[in-house]
Amino acid sequence: LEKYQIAALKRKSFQETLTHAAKVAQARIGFALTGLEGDVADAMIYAASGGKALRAFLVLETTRMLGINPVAAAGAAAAIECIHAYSLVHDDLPCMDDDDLRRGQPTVHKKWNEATAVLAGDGLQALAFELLLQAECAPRAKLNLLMSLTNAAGIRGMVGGQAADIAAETTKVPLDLQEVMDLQAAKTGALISWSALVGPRMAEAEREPLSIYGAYLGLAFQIADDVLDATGDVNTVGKAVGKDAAAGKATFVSLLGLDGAKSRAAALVEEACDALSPYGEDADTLKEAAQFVIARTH
Ligand code: GRG
Repeated sequence: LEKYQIAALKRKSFQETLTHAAKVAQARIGFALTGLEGDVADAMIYAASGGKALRAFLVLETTRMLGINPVAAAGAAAAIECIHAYSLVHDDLPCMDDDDLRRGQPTVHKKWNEATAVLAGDGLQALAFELLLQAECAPRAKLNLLMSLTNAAGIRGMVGGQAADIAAETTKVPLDLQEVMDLQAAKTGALISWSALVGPRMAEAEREPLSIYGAYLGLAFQIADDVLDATGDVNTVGKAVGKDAAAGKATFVSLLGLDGAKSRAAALVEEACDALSPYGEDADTLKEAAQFVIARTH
């Protein structure tokens, strides 16, 4: 079966792989929570549904490129979507961003309550590590994946970036471009970079090309998010448009201007795609993903 799965691995279009990634991650999370009842379990499933699954896509595509068994990859794809979903549930809480809508639906604390949202986020974070522990891959590769995920999600990564963001908002000291880049590399970039490195980490292969790709893609993603915040439609973005700018936060748009931000994102995408040259045409789906990140409407 494993041989069949590896032999069957063939490059698909970006949209096909993205849809597949969402289904794979959601199915794996649903399976892990089978038999659990109550608001927190329901809220965990709810929070892990309805996203684009870009991070799961990166896991599935980079593991496909490196010949990893898709069953092992599915565990890692579900794990990163759990961490991402937890971060969004907690970010939406009144003590942080205080948002009523996420993915066009009521946020978890609005649909249930704040205690349920805190616990669902906590539960998703623990579930991520459970799913990764259960993924079938070499013990050394697994330890590496676990250790790097603690770094990407924790105080050296996403949590640190979120803390720096809140501190900047509290002190009202405007950040410069380098500070915003460093903050965003931690806050949103770390999970995106981790996702792009699952392939080489599981295969214990050269990391450099996908490390560069992930870092540039993460930054382009955040710039595109700032552009959407400045120009988007509340119904597609699912949160109040202009909220960051209204809060007086330094964003890529406030620092570079709208056109400057768009051209910086396009340049980063070009560099991200250039870094994939060692993989030749096999990296075309990753290149499509990079174009999508700056062209997306939500
Ligand atoms: C609460 C510890 C903690 C961290 C929160 C990532 C984060 C840190 C907050 C999210 C705030 C935010 C909306 C940032 C913009 C970039 C971002 C992560 C957007 C949402 O990601 P998508 O577009 O979402 O991949 P979907 O819904 O498609 O999964």
